[in-house]
Amino acid sequence: MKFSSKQFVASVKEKNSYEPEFIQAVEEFVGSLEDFLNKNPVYLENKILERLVEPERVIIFRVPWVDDKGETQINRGFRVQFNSTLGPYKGGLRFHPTVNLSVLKFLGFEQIFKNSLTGLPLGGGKGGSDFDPHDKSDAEVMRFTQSFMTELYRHIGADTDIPAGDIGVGAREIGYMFGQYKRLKNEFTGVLTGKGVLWGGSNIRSEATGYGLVYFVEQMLRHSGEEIKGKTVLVSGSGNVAQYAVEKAIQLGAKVLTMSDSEGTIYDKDGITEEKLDYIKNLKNVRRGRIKDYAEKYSAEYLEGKNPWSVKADIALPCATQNEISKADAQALVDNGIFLVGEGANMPSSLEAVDIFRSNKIIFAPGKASNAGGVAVSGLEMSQNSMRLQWTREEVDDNLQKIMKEIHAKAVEYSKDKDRIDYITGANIAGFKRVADSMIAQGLV
Ligand code: NDP
Ligand code: 2IT
Repeated sequence: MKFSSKQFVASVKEKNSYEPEFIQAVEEFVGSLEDFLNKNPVYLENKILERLVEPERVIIFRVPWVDDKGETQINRGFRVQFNSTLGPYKGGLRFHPTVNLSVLKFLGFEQIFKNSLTGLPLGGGKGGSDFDPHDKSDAEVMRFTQSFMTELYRHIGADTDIPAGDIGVGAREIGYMFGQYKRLKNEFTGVLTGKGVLWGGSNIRSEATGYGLVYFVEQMLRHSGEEIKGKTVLVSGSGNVAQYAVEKAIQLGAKVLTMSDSEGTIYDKDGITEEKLDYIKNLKNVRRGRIKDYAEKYSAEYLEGKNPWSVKADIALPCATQNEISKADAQALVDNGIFLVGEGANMPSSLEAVDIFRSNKIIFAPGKASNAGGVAVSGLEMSQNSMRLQWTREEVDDNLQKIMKEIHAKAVEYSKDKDRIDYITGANIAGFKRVADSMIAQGLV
């Protein structure tokens, strides 16, 4: 039996023809596994891939709520419970108008292997809604999240499925959802992560994805005899992941030139300082305004309707959303001298962009390795909740650094080329192997 990734992707396409993002994630994954699977036929004999691409369960539900004008609104809610081999389903909730089953299946599929890489007992899942929190009042967000949880609560639990944040779901949304879950179940458990540090949340969870990304990039740089100090960095996005990636990069001596939102990019030639970043945190997390205001306040350049990828720099950290780096963007980055790309977002690089990075020998970290710090600290939040304890910032940060270092080491171990590390293949094989061996051990379920 010889495995052909092309044939396998064709069969996934046939079955899921309306799910382009999911097909893309599967294609990227199985393409890098071909040699490994042909050398290890036990995974083919056990039909591991065929089983992995079918979620264990998908829940889709109606979310009715009333807006501030008294008008009824209907959104669609989802939870994809993808794989529970390594632990309870674990993964974020995304609230964004582009949310659909394809997007959540791609995210859930990636989450399985990301969670595996953390070494923690976490299965993979993802959920969310096509609700757009951008133009909503706090009261509307509360009514929507309460309605969302009124259905979701029966499908999740601290030992079953533990959602967290993602795009459009931050501290405010997690707070309202936790409150409603507690009210419905009359139980205070660690059913969500990303909770406030005053009421069961872990220290460093907010920071974890962005910090973890920069810790991973540090490892890659060290491996190539470089350091982050003095490097110029492009960051996209200005949400949770972007803010803390910028914070850590600045702390380690890098110069961050850009941040963005869905309307445009700010290009600050002098570099974003900690003080300027505080302004962005307040602008985005409290006032919920647009990044354009930064350009006006600090006389920075504003690239309206553009992403950061045309700016010259050493390192690119995409931290906004999927497919935000097109083929042309990747070429522009290469032409401008970028030598390292670390994905903070999930699947921000299109397949064509990845090809361009590969053929130009760009050091490239796929999101499922480099953005795993967020879910890793979620796993640590679950441990703390089970113990009814809270660790200090230093303890959690130490653990996060160790986990990112271990993920880097695993990717290096499974990379075919030891001189120029293929982090995609390395991370995919390492993530896959733990799940696949455990699936075989647990029998055909
Ligand atoms: P936030 O909602 O906090 O921020 C998202 C940022 O990306 C905002 O600046 C937003 O701009 C921008 N953005 C969103 N959609 C688009 C779009 N279609 N085009 C351009 N810009 C866009 O989300 P997070 O920071 O939590 O998530 C960012 C990425 O990181 C996502 O891919 C997520 O899956 C991934 N991730 C998140 C983790 C976490 O712990 N939160 C963990 C691992 C990965 P605007 O405000 O204008 O919409
Ligand atoms: O994509 C991700 O890893 C997340 N959004 C975080 C998931 C989590 O459960 O913390």
